[in-house]
Amino acid sequence: MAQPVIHVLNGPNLNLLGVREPHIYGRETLADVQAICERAAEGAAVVFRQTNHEGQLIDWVQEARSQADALVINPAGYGHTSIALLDALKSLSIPVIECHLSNPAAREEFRRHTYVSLAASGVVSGFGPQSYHLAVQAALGLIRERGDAAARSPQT
Ligand code: CA2
Repeated sequence: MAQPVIHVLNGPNLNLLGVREPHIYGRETLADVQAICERAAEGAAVVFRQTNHEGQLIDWVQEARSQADALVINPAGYGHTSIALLDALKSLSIPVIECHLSNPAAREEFRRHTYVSLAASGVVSGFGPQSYHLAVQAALGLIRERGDAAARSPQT
């Protein structure tokens, strides 16, 4: 199999990581998180992006349809609110891993539901920046499983 490509998308306010609210989100910056993803990818290509804009996030999800083998997404606040983001994610046929720094299930009531989970193969949350390490490793595992399955039953 050619080197896999993993897209890692980050939603609103995650550009403030390491700058504000370190008691909740830690001291690592988004650049540190990117480095964690690149190390976790074991040589797979990582496309790492952040935006504060819902439409941009949706455009990037749509781009992943043809450009990525798996998608890791921390939708941040949009996970709790955006049906449009869910609709975009549902159009993907690649594995989607939802990722959170904190554990939203242990926080305010309004964080306990995310629309994104409805389209995700799995969710990693609560491990700080290590959530991204685990999410990228899960993405690699799912890509490999699919590759193995395709090799067992090749299309003619
Ligand atoms: O725990 C996560 O990763 C979240 O996705 C972070 C979102 C929050 O709305 C989700 O419920 C859980 C918030 C991202 C805001 O990031 C900041 C980072 C530093 C300072 C301020 C905000």
